[in-house]
Amino acid sequence: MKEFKRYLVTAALPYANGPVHIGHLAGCYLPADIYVRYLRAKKLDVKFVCGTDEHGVPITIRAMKENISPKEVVDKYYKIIKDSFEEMGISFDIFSRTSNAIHHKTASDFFLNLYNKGSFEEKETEQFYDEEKQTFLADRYITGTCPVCGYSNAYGDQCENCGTSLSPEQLINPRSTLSNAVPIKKKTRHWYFPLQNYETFLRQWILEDHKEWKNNVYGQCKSWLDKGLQPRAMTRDSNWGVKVPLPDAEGKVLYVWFDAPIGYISATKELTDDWKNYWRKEDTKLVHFIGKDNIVFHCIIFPAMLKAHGDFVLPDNVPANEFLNIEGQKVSTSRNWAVWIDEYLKDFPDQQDVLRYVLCANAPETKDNDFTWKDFQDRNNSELVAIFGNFVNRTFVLMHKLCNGKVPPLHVNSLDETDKKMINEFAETKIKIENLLDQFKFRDALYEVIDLARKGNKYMQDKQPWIVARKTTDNGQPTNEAQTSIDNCLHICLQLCANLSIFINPFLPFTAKKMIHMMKVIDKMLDWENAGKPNLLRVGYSLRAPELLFRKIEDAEINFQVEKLKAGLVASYQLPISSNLQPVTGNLKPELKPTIQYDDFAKLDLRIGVIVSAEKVEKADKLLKLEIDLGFEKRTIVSGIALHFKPEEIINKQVVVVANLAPRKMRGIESNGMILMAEDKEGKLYFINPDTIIDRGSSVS
Ligand code: B3M
Ligand code: ZN
Repeated sequence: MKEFKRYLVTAALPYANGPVHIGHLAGCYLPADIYVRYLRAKKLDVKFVCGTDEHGVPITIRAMKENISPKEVVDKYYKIIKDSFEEMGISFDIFSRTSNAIHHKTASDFFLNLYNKGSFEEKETEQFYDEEKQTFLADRYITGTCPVCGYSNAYGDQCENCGTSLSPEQLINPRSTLSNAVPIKKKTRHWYFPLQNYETFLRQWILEDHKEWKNNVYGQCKSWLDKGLQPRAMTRDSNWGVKVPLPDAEGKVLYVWFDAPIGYISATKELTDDWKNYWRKEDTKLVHFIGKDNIVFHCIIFPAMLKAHGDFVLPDNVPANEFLNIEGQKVSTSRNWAVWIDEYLKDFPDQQDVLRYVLCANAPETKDNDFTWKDFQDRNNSELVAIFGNFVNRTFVLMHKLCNGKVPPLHVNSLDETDKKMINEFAETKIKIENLLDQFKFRDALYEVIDLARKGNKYMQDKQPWIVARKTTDNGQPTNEAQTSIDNCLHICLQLCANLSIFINPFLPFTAKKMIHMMKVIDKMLDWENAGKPNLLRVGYSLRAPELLFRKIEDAEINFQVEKLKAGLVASYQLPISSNLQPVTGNLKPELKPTIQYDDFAKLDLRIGVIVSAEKVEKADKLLKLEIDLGFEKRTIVSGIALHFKPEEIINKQVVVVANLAPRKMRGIESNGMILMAEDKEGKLYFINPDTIIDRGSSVS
């Protein structure tokens, strides 16, 4: 194993276009923070840098939506994001921003360095242009119908409905989001970075030299490399960003993914005059914490840029996490399906560690995972409160009751096997946790900490000092033998508490602080070198009264959060009050069907159901076989929506079902009912939903 002298840890620079949510935290900021706190506890030389990514289309789009300038957008969200991280205890050494002058200079110099080496290819291509607004259009600014699923609001780079990556050329009926004009093609010049020239280097460096990278990261890199790399434009036509530092490049800025990773370098520069040591010396371990959607940029493009430049170290590891879903659905900021950190902090003041705990215990380290409020409550109540908190609290209460509030002596000659085994666990746990943290397995490491507390509870239950204390002499004091057993038990439990505070510190720093206070010791006790030691608290030392480390979370709090989440979703379905409904253009009044009487309508029995499974029907392109749960029964319904939705996308959707439609055989499958859908003039289908989640089987009339 390579020996490193210093560590430089980065966490992805969040776009300053919105607040951060728990998906962000679980994806990279929390694991990065745990890792850094662990390294700091080991007294290693480490710098932890981050900041906001303030350029690129995400910012300009947000500016357009909020009707403010890009500068106002980034100023607003920089503050919100920074505060959220701070309050959650994410302990960056610096939280910078890519709009800082030092970054513009660093990114621009980096570009020039590559330019002067001849690393770019200048190319003229045709790009989409909005003639009305006189501006080139980034892919995100073009919308149209998705050629894959027919969704009418797909972006030029991706369809958010079916997830397909697109290029604007593929969109049917493309339109500019700035003016609704049909974009035209216009010539423009850009500087391309020939990634394909770095393929041999990347293959060796990743696929051969970094086999230890996480499977999800290694696998994604391999698949990119196997697909073959293409030149990538590193400049864009825009007024917002780092200006291209060349004469004759008016209206051109660096591509946001060119400048953003350089932000790590700029932030380090801003942090310390010593920055060169961290970026230029081979014995620096550079670790990038990111989410999985950033893998290609951090493992392929940025390393190729660094390689081309030549003066910088390459990342030693890029431990990317997968995504965290919420209550079974993908986080969607546009649909407001998210748990925002700033709101969590308002609703659960002083409960940072609970969220840190749940997000780490359930981290999407190897696959996408699900956050549910119920699980949040369960983990708090049955793990933090009932195991960890309970052990520490019992230890302190009994020590005050049976040992005068002082650390009792250890009677070495009277230790039995159970005592010795418990003491040995300290050092064994330390080794286990170290191994796991060194491999970025934070979830498993945290499990070991809780497991140690669990063992503490079991040990105390075996020893029962409160029962032993009843063996008294005539004067009412415990017998010598009894006191020896009590002393040993509580001495060991207290030393275990001290160890627990060291182990829990990287994960739950607020809790570790409270424990330090209760034990009346200085912060230095939390140094990792103390972990595993059985004699951290001095015999005879008097300790404070216990304070509760965690509190129970009630059903009402959880119900409130679930309701809030759903309400946010509903709000996102509604048009803002202020929006004027313009007549739909090109829509003549349709020919309505002949009038019916109420009785005709009343014959229909419409019910709310939930799609619980969906699969394609063999040899029928248009059909999906759905299983719909109506609450009182499950139905098989064959529906002609297969060209519009992928089976896996519609699971758990609420639908309106015609529940009394006569059964009908389709492709040999008996269909028992029908689901209602809306269809727009382009033929795109939409679900008809109640505006919140309601009981299955509810009637519609
Ligand atoms: N801002 C993307 C994101 O938030 C981007 C990360 C930049 S890291 C250099 O997903
Ligand atoms: Zn699509």
